[in-house]
Amino acid sequence: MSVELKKPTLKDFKGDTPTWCPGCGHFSVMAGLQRALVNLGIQPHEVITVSGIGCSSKLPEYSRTYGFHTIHGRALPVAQGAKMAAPEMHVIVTGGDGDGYGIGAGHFVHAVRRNMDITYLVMDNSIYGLTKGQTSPTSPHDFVTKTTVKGNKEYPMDALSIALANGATFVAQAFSGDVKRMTEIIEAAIRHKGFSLVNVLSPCVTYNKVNTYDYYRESLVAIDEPLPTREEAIRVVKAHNRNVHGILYVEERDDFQTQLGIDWKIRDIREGEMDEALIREIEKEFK
Ligand SMILES: Cc1ncc(C[n+]2csc(CCOP(=O)(O)OP(=O)(O)O)c2C)c(N)n1
Ligand code: SF4
Ligand SMILES: [Mg+2]
Repeated sequence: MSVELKKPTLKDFKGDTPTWCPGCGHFSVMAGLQRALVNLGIQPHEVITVSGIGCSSKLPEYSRTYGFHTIHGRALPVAQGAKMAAPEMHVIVTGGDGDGYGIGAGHFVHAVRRNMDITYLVMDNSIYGLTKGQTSPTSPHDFVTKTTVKGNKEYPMDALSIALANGATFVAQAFSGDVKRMTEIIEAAIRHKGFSLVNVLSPCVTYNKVNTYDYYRESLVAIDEPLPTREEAIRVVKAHNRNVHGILYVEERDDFQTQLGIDWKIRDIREGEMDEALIREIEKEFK
């Protein structure tokens, strides 16, 4: 007997009360993610949110889904393991610029080129928020913090171009100050079959007085349609010094698990009749 579930609502996704500072961009990112899930008709029990460590990485606690608040920089490996074990789940990874592009940078590049069907939301505030305001991989040049008292002498990392150059099949940038567009972008990222990166510019109102809501409102250029090639997408990102928002590039390509032939078999078993022979065949793949 199949049970018809009622349509999900925002209330269904409400988790613990956030401890983020009032005005933090991460509130809107979480609201956008939950709205996107509701719009797509996805139920809380069909979602796993996985994070590393940081203010942004607290999102799984504040959303009522399956969740895993892992360790710093290791959200992507855990998320990919979860997706391998439960391919029918929607796996959403949330974390910060420090978590994903600093300590987790190696995992980031490999997750991009592996192209598993997961969505990665990087809540990029160009600072380490949780540890009280140190320079991060996306901090601007000459940015002054307690770790760069004479100004940051490194140049910011371009994660969008790294993803594009390494074969990413969905690359977007959103702004948490434009919730409507951000929600559309997150929805498209979840619908995409393959690894989807959404770098969300999400201001830290407490420790970053440079990359503010006003700064982004004045400097961001809207990209209304995905660009035709990844080379063109990189060119546009560079031309605007990364200050773009929209879906930059999308490519339809078989994801990792489809290539292995794993996910359709497991989905078939869960949705249809149990097939002893098929179960034995799958078991052999894991021996
Ligand atoms: C192995 C390890 N190194 C360092 C830390 C300290 N630490 C915790 S969160 C964090 C950075 C958080 O910055 P980000 O990922 O950008 O998230 P935000 O707080 O800005 O949202 C650091 C350095 C840690 N927890 N574990
Ligand atoms: S310190 Fe910054 S990133 Fe962390 S909750 Fe406060 S405003 Fe948000
Ligand atoms: Mg950060």
